[in-house]
Amino acid sequence: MKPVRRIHGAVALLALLFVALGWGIARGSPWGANYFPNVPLTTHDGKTVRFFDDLIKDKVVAINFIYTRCPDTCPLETAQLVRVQKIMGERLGKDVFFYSISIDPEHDTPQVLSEYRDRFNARWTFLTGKKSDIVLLRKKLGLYIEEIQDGSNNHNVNMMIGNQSTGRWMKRSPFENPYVLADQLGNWLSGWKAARKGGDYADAPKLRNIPRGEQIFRTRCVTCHSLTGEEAQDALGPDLLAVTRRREPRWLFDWLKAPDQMLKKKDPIAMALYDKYNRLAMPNMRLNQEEAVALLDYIEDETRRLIGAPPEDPPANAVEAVFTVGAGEAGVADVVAIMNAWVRKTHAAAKVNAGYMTLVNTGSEDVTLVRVESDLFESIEVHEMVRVDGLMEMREVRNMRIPAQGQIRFAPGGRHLMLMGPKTPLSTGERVAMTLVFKSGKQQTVSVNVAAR
Ligand code: HEC
Ligand SMILES: [Cu+2]
Repeated sequence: MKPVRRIHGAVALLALLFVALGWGIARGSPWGANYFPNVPLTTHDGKTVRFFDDLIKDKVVAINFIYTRCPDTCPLETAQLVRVQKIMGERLGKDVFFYSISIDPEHDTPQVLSEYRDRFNARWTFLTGKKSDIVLLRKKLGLYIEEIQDGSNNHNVNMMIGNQSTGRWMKRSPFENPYVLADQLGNWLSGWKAARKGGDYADAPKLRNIPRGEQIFRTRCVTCHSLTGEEAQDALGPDLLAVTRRREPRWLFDWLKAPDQMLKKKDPIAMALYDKYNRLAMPNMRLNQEEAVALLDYIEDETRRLIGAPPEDPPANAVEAVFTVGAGEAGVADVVAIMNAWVRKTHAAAKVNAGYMTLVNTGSEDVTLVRVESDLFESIEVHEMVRVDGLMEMREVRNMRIPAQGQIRFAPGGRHLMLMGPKTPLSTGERVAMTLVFKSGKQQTVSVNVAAR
């Protein structure tokens, strides 16, 4: 009987809450002028602004919280917002405003933010401020995650989009389709303001600025290639939808820059394509790196738009290495296994990356991991997430103990190998050699997969 009563109580409480919320929204009060703190923040170019008065009052905005030392989700999020920026074109900064606020203000000075912004070609405003003010903002915006579950990917990344004057606010995942986000920001939130203005389409703000990659594609590739997933019978070259998934990035770059060289070198894929397409060789169009990047970016965008995001790599129970560490005495055979190791494929501009794995100790003695090394990074640190003032922060761990008969799991949002200063960009399918050094002196090298998760 008791549990049932408790559920009834909960339902009643929820109902009350909904009524209260509904009433609040109808009155516009919870998100009104008094709701948001008018705290001062500093922009990436050093200007002081007030959160309510200068950033959100009477505006349509997207706000997210980032930190530049964030190894995993933030660079992906920033790159995704750059896609939305591309679609929004001139409306960004005019009708719609993006703000990325740092949750690591001690490190993220205006200069650091400005550099980060440049690296990603972001055109919106990055902000820093007093830590306590930022915590307050996060709470008010509902982005403050009380409980972070180990291994979950919700590492305080979330975005809020809203229209301060209509009082409509929504939580959004920055990972959703950029076209959907741009559309929501541009139309739904502004309440069709533009469309109502006399119905003159010429006056409607231009939503879409044709991205550079699309421009090049339209002028230089469409004569021979479609990008629809359906290849015409008389097409001169292959349909390019999802070509970014069929081929390795490195192969695509080489191909775009000098297809004739690839044929000359008798690259097997190039030879097969050449035979298949009536021995018509794709011309060398002397594309430079920037053009090649723009083109592949556009092709991937189109692919996402038409067939969606790439499928997640299956969560394999792959064992990468099994070895003894020799930590113990008296010949007790300790056996350690490394499982499911992977490094995240990152945006080319990212200065930090993250690696994950599970270390299983089947022995009867604890084993201690002292450090991890790799030639492909300037340095590697073992990090764990700790709660400081209610916020999750990362902290270096010098000696990571793997308990006897136990395991230590590194996973997005939690413990991670912080890979600093990547020396070359890594693409999916490549492998990274990493050496784990244990307290006993044992060194074990593993080859870790790069995955786009
Ligand atoms: C004159 C026709 C022509 C033009 C213009 C052309 N291509 Fe090609 N492309 C081909 C042909 C033909 C192939 C098949 C390989 C071969 O025969 O050389 C090909 C192959 C490719 C491939 C490999 C496809 C696969 O399935 O792996 C890519 C990628 C590609 N082209 C991209 C481009 C891009 C991007 C442009 C514009 C900058 C472009 N091509 C312009 C004819 C063309
Ligand atoms: Cu870290």
